[in-house]
Amino acid sequence: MSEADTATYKIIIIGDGSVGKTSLVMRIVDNQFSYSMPMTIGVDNYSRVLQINSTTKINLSIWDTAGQERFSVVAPSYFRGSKAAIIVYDITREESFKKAEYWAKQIIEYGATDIKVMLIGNKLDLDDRRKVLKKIAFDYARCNNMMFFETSCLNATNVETAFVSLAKELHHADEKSEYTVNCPEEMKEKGKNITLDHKTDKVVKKKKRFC
Ligand SMILES: Nc1nc2c(ncn2[C@@H]2O[C@H](COP(=O)(O)OP(=O)(O)OP(=O)(O)O)[C@@H](O)[C@H]2O)c(=O)[nH]1
Ligand SMILES: [Mg+2]
Repeated sequence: MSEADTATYKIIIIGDGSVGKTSLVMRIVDNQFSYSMPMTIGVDNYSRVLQINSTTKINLSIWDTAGQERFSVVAPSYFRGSKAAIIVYDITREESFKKAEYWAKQIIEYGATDIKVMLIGNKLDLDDRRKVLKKIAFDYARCNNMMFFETSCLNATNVETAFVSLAKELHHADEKSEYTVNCPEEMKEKGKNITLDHKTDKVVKKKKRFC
């Protein structure tokens, strides 16, 4: 396959400030990590070609956005043409996970109807300081039809796996294959009524019949 045949997909990376969005991009694009990453202002664009199987390469055009609230007013325009969105939170900061709901609403409002969404809990190397339970995040992602990974940019855990999985998902969607995110129908039904309890960090069902 020639370079000209390589499909390009735009993906947008969103999430609270300092969760590690730029670090994820640095790891996947340059295989580097820095403790002193400058804060993103506005948006930066990168790309990485990934080999997803023996015959297929995918070019990801990765848009790394600023997490600081003062930049969020311009963010909606970045969704234009995005085939996927990655919502990042920091597993040691509960607030950053609660903000995932805000970002999910942004995707619904500004993203395409068929946009793929991945939730990433970053800084897995700081597991001893964990504040967000993996199961809570996993259930939230599954019930909202999001792919889910926990990563560490520091030691590179799961970063390549997450991006390759997303690239495969985009490729399969393009091919109109049967491949879907594995979410049982009854969980999808519950997902419509699920929210994050911002006080207890527990999954709360709004309607009792789903408890
Ligand atoms: N221990 C640890 N630190 C990380 C990890 N990922 C990022 N960091 C650190 O977290 C800080 C913020 O990382 P950034 O990548 O700049 O975060 P960001 O989400 O891009 O932040 P904004 O651009 O302000 O929205 C930096 O000091 C990084 O070195 C990780 O996996 N483990
Ligand atoms: Mg950044």
